[in-house]
Amino acid sequence: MNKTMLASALLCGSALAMTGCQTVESQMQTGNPLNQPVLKSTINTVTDNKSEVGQVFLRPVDGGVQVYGKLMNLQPGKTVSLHIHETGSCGDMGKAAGGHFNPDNKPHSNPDDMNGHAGDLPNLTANEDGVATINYVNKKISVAETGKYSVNRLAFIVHNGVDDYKSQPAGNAGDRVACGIIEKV
Ligand SMILES: [Cu+2]
Repeated sequence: MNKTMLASALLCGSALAMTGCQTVESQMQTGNPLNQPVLKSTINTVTDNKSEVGQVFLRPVDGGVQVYGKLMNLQPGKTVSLHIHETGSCGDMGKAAGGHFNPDNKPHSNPDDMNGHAGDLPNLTANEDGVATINYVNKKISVAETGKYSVNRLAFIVHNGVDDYKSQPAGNAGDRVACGIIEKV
């Protein structure tokens, strides 16, 4: 077994339960496959029953942080939005997570705009099985334990609607439906 396969196998072992080996293995092909995820988040609905909807991993790659994983139990074909919010709390139906992570005080924009929020991420569309995958390199965040751009102990928020990448301050993305604290793996 070469080193690349070993790295994938190790990740599969730890992440198999919720993300599925196949998806994670192909997502690991972005950037250096030997870099393991440093941070992860288990995303739960914000309602009282807090049911799990998916897991998202973060690992360093050339020029940024790869954000990858999947959300499940969505309505097939539905597009939702995902952001990193500034406070690591999912209380009060997700409102406790505060606004978008925005360490440089920029306007909200599309995630590829270096002049936008660090916490901006692409919209996700569910497939026919209600599964939406994300595999995106964010160039404005860090997986370091602390620091201005670190997302350790911040929160992912899933919104019920599409982010228009334009409206301020959060893309008119709709209600907060799911939330996950970002934590060390
Ligand atoms: Cu948001």
